[in-house]
Amino acid sequence: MGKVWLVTGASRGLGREIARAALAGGETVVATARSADALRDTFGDEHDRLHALALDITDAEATNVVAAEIVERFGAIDVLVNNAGYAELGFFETFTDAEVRRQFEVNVFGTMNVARAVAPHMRARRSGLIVTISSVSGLVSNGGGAVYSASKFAVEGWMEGFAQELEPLGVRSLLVEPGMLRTDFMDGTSARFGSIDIPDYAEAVAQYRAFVDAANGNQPGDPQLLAERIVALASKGEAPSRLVFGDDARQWAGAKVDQLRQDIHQSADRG
Ligand code: NJP
Repeated sequence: MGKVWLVTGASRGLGREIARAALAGGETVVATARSADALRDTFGDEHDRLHALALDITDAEATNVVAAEIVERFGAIDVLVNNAGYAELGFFETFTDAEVRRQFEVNVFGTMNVARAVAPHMRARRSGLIVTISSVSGLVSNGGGAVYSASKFAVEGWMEGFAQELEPLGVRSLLVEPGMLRTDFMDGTSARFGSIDIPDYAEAVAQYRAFVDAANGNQPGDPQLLAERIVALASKGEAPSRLVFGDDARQWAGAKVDQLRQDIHQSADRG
């Protein structure tokens, strides 16, 4: 039967590729997303190694039910891929409070819901791997990405600490920071934009939206390649705790580290 994987946000994009790669590797996959129809379109009929379940990760109760159902049916969850997420794009002041909260509701609190539902089962067996799809935007922030980055910085801070709490109990963690991947991420079917017009930002916002439109569908990162890397790393006893994926991500993260090092060094002279 292989290992049992739970993948969130598996109807499309990176989650779909991870589910496919795990299935190709002989694993049993529970693929989840908000729409059961979308999962059926993506994976076809269920079979003995594929189980598709509708799950909105912002629904904590539903998340607990899904985790319990998987353990009842398959005996365990060996690998959780906490992947579901989306981006609120645009300049900070163009977002309402509700829009910012929606970003955190999915990317932060939804992701926490899934980990909270699954971790007890992994702890009980002193075994398991939690793969968290963060972002290079969880390490570096730029104008236009402040709200999305805030959510992914939160994921980084939470998971970096939580991983250390789980490690002595036999549960491993892999934080993944991709650069720009060719998925629906920048598409109108996933990405959302701030709804408030502010003349001071109008020109910069228009330029930013033009950048997003041009990048949509032309991102350098191949989600299938990343999915295969993740599945390969998960099968190793000693997977690394971090994977920064893509030349773009490594360049941005490296520049951030250099800048931080310089700031820290110069801070010594500043008191
Ligand atoms: O995006 P997309 P990605 N509850 O839009 C699901 C991160 N990332 O694959 O429910 C449950 O193709 C949605 O399913 P549906 C990114 O932040 C990306 O690129 O049917 N599921 C769909 O399956 C995210 O964490 C890039 O709409 C929910 C999936 O999420 C992860 O990669 C760069 C949901 C999104 O598929 C996957 O995103 C980077 C909910 N409430 C990090 N809301 C990039 N692509 O450039 C959404 O650094 N979904």
